[in-house]
Amino acid sequence: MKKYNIIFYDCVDSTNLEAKRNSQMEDRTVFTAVTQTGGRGRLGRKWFSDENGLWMSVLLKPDISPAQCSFVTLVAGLAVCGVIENSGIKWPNDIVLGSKKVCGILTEMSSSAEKLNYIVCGIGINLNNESFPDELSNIATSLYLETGGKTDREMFLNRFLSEFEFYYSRFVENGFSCLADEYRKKCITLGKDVTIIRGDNSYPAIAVDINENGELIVETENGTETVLSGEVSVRGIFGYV
Ligand code: BT5
Repeated sequence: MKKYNIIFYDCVDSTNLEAKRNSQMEDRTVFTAVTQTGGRGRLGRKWFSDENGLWMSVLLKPDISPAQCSFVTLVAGLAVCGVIENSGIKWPNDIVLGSKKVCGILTEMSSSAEKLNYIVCGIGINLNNESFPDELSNIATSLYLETGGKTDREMFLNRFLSEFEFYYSRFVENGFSCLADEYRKKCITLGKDVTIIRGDNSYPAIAVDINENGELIVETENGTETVLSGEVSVRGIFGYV
C-alpha cells in the first residue's frame, strides 16, 4: 500500500482548514485531530466534533481533472462502508448505520483553470459517543450506540486508510465507472421516495439509479432528472434517511 503520512493534533479549528493551510505537503498526507472547534459540513453547516470521534482530512494530489473531484466523496464513502459492517451510503456523502448518520464527508479542492492543485477529503466518523446534543439526536448515531462496543481511534484510522487506498487507487487508475456497481449496492437512497431540495424549491421524486458519473437519477412527475452532488439535498419523505 502507498504510504500515508499521518499528522496528529489534539485540537484544531477544522482538519480540512488545517490541510488547506498545509497544502504544500505531499500527496496522501492525513491531518487528524481529537477535537475540532469549528468542524465544517457542506454549505457552511456545522459539524459536531467532540472527543468521541475520528476527524480527519486527506490531502490528495491526483492527476485528474477538477470535474472528477466530486468522485472522491463517493470513493471515501465506499472506504468507510468497508470498515463499518452493515453501513450504507445515503447519496452522496452520508454514511448511515441503523437509520442515522454515523459519518459525513466534505470534499474540497483547489484548482486553476483546467488544472487541479489539490483535493482535501474530510471525513468525520462518530465512534464512541454515548449521546448527542438534542438538535442532533434524531439524525446522528455512533458506532458505540449501534454496536455497544468502543472503538480505538487509531485502529479505525489504519483500517480506513487501507480501504481508502484500495478504492482510491482503482479510481485514479480506471475512473469511477469501475466502482459504480459497488457504489450502487451500498447506496440506500436507491428505490426510495425522496424530496429534492434545490434552494427554496422542493419536490418529490423516486431515486432510481446512480450513473457512471456518480450522479443520482430520479423520476419526478415531469420525467427523469439527473441530480448532481452538491446541487441538492436529498431527504427521505419520512425523515433523515
Ligand atoms: C457533512 O456535511 O456531512 C460533512 C461533514 C464532514 C466532517 C469532517 S470532520 C473532518 C473534516 N473537517 C471538517 O471541518 N469537516 C470534515 P453535511 O452533509 O452538510 O451535514 C451537516 C449536517 O449533519 C449538520 O447540519 C447536522 O444536521 C448534521 N451533523 C452535524 N454534526 C454531526 C455529527 N457529528 N454526526 C452526525 N450528524 C451531524
